[in-house]
Amino acid sequence: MPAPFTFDQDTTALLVIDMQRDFLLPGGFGESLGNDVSQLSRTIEPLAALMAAWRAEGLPIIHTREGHEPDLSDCPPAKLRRGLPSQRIGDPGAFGRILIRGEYGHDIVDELAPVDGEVVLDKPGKGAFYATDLQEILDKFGITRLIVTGVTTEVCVHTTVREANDRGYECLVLADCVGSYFPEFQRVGLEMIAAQGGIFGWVADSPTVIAAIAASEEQK
Ligand code: C5J
Repeated sequence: MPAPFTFDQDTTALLVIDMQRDFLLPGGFGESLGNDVSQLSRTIEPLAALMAAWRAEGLPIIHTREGHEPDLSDCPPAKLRRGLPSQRIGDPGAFGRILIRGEYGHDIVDELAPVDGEVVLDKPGKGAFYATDLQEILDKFGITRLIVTGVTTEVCVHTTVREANDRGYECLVLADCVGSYFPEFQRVGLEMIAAQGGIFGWVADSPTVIAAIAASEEQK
C-alpha cells in the first residue's frame, strides 16, 4: 500500500488554481466557447469554506491566474492561434480582453478573492511552475506538500500536479474543489491522479481536510 498523504500544517500550502471570472462566470469566455460553467462554479462554495478554515489557522494560500501581458508578448503563437475566431486570447470579451492581465475577467471570482498577504501568481502557461516563482516561494515557506484546488481538472490542475510530483512535492487534489467543463474528464482526471497507488498524487475532499485542520487544532 502507498503511504497516505499526511496533513502537516508546517509544510503544507493550499494552491488555488485559476478561479478566474473568464473561466467561471456565466456570460464569460468559458461559456462563450459552449462550456457548461456550472461544472466549475459548483467548486466555489466548498473552496470558500476550505479557505476560511485554512485562513483561520494562518496557513499559506497561493492563488494563480492564467493570462498574458496586454501586448501578448508572453503568449506563444501556437497558443494564440487556438480557439474560435474572435474568441481568442486578447480578443474583447464580455469581461474585457480575454485572459489579459488587469482585465475584469482575468481576476479571481469575488467569493474567493485573495486577502492581504496571500500570494497571487500570474502564469502564462497551464502549469503553475512554468515561468513563475512558485518553486522559490514554496522553498521560502518550507513547503513540501500541496493541497491542490481550482480549474480545470484535466488542464491546469493536471499540468501543475504532474510537475509538482516530478519536483518532489506530495499533492492532494480535492475532488469537490476542482472542476472540469466535462464530467467525463473530471471523473477520469481524478482517477488518473490516484491510479496505481497514487501515481502522481492523492484525491480526497474538502470536508476531510477541514476535519484534519480541526483535529490538528485539538492536538495543540
Ligand atoms: C484552461 C485552465 N483550461 N486554467 N485553463 O485553458 O485549466
